[in-house]
Amino acid sequence: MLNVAFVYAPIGHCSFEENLRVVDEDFGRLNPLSLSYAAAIAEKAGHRVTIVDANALRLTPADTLARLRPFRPDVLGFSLSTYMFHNTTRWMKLLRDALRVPTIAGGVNLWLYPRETLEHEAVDYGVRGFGLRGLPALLDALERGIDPAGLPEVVARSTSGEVVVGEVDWKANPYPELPQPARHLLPNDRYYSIISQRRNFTVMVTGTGCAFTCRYCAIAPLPRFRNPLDRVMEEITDCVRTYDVREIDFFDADFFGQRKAAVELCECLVAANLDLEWSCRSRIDILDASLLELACRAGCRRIFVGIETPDPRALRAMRKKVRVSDVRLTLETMRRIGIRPLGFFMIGVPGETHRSALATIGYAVSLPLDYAQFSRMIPKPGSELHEDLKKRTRADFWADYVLGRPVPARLPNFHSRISEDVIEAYTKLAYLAFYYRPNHVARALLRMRSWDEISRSARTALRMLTGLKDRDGRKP
Ligand code: B12
Repeated sequence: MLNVAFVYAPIGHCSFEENLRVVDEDFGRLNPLSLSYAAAIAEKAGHRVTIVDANALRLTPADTLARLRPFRPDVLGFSLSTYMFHNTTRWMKLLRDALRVPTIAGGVNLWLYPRETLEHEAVDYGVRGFGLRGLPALLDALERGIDPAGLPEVVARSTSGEVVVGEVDWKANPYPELPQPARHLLPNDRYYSIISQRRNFTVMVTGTGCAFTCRYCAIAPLPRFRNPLDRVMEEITDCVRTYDVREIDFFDADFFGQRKAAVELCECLVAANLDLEWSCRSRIDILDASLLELACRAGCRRIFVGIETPDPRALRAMRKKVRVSDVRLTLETMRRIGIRPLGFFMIGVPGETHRSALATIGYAVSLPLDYAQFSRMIPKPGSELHEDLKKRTRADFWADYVLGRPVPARLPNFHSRISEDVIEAYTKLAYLAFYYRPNHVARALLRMRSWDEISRSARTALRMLTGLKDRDGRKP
């Protein structure tokens, strides 16, 4: 048995990301779901496991070390996203050097860039895919002093120093074997999101991947599986009864995408009559009054929908199959039923001009939305847009980023007709126009339920209004 410590290093803002710095930084403190799945796999394999959520507990590396030392870890585990690669590997290096134990990295960045990740001095081993076979096999090999290079799902350096990437069966559905995420190892009372209203709050998923193939999306290429209904209900009731969870944010890319399964889940939630409210993300074109009424009875209070732009040509170019004509009516129906809509919008879409960017802002402000999130459209790692960029530039921006090579200050943008600086300025303008119009402020204040929520919003408002400096220190 090994002592395995998983560390969730603080997440912040990466300058190439789609969101503004203030949005990323004030987004909330959310539970490390991927890491708690990995922790559960290690526990199921018979190891002694802990998670230190340095992000939620606002720990420094020294505080984290103080918590790790009494546990006497034999190995440290971290989840790596591409954007947070350098933030997380900085922590990996500090902790590994202090504790002198090997590190294991997992998460989506390992799926995309296994070799590049292993080039980093702080990463000793990687686990690719869902890790159901890889993590137990790697821990077993470490315990027994066997060379793990070549094991399925394991990424390791061979004795000659070359990186060996283990086979992954991307078609294998992980859910029958995947244990419930290890929430018993998390500080569940610490979590909240910028718009959550109740505590305890948690993030959950009922499946992975998405049925659609929007060209800008990084989730579309990921394998698509759904957790069976009884397992999802078990996780939800466990959250409510064991961890006092009163609000869940389902992070599935398209919660209602498999309508039958989503309807069954809502029916089970109605029958279970739990003291629980939830939110989710969904395509707007599949939402109708009967589905929304059922969801509302089941506790759904907010749905986040991708509207992106009112420009049908740009929507077609992005393969976002949404009809602009349906949007307003669906949002009105949502509100009438008692579900607050959040719209996602993008600035810098294909063919974007000054005029169309302003039209997107005007459109967002005109819609019956309670919240809106505006992002810059960027070629995300793994997305089709990034594949296009690779062909055009004959370079892999994200691979270079992971490798720590010099990369341009901005991701190259071939799709829109305005510069990245201008796109960023419009993104900021969009937030100001949406959130600081008098009737929105009045409605938002009336809606707030706790001092916690009011102070969070006021802080973000202040940062938004005073922090107009560009993320790189330049004025837009
Ligand atoms: C829930 C979620 C979150 C949660 C929890 C994050 C966490 N690290 O635990 C929150 C909201 C906090 C979050 C934050 C962020 N997220 Co997120 N998130 C997701 C989401 C929707 C689901 C993840 C999930 O639980 N899936 C289900 C489980 C079963 O699969 P899994 O996550 O892949 O985990 C399995 C394996 O990967 C592996 N594994 C994972 N970690 C580890 C670690 C070790 C040591 C081992 C051995 C194995 C292992 O084992 C797990 C069990 O099988 C995914 C999209 C998706 N559908 O995958 C995006 C996604 C992973 N997130 C993404 C991003 C960008 C972010 C943020 C950078 C956003 C931000 N600006 O803050 C941060 C970064 C977090 C970090 N530490 O790096 C991107 C990553 C893209 C990329 N290439 O980097 C994704 C793909 C979504 C997207 N927009 O494209 N996220």
